[in-house]
Amino acid sequence: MTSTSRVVLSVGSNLGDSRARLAEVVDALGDRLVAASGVFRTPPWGGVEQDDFLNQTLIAEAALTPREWLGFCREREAAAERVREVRWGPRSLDVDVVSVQVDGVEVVDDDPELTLPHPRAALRAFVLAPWLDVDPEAELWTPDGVRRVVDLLAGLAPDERSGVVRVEDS
Ligand code: PH2
Ligand code: MG
Ligand code: MG
Repeated sequence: MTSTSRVVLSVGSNLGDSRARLAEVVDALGDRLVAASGVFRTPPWGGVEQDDFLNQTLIAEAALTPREWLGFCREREAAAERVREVRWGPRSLDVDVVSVQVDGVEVVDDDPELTLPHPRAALRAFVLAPWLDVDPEAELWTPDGVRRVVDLLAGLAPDERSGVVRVEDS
């Protein structure tokens, strides 16, 4: 029997036509898309001076392994002509796998190429706020236990959260 996996994807862009880049990911998911958050404008995270990002969180389902979801992400990045650049710097499109559940069971993996769940998701308002928008009940596995996304977001410093603004409904 083929396993169904449910993935949470964080999509971001701050180079070129970012709004169109995000829409292309939604289109590429097709009927695998379960739900899309609104689009958020978010200040750059990570210390590199650059333009604000647009970020969106998507939930999708398909008979894909976590590796295959990573392949999907890389394909979309390549289609957006992304070049590998400065870490945490500007990019035309970044599609990150935040978490995967296979047949309802959370995948926890310390593979350096695809660490699951995403090890920095809990620190990033630009991931958590759109995720909460698309799934108010969302939970994230962390090494300290399973945490509600609403609580993780509330626990971030106010200045991490304040710049993250929804600019478009889903
Ligand atoms: N992505 C990064 C680095 N910093 N900041 C925001 N606001 N949004 C992002 O998507 C983002 C970032 C590298 O993946
Ligand atoms: Mg990223
Ligand atoms: Mg990435």
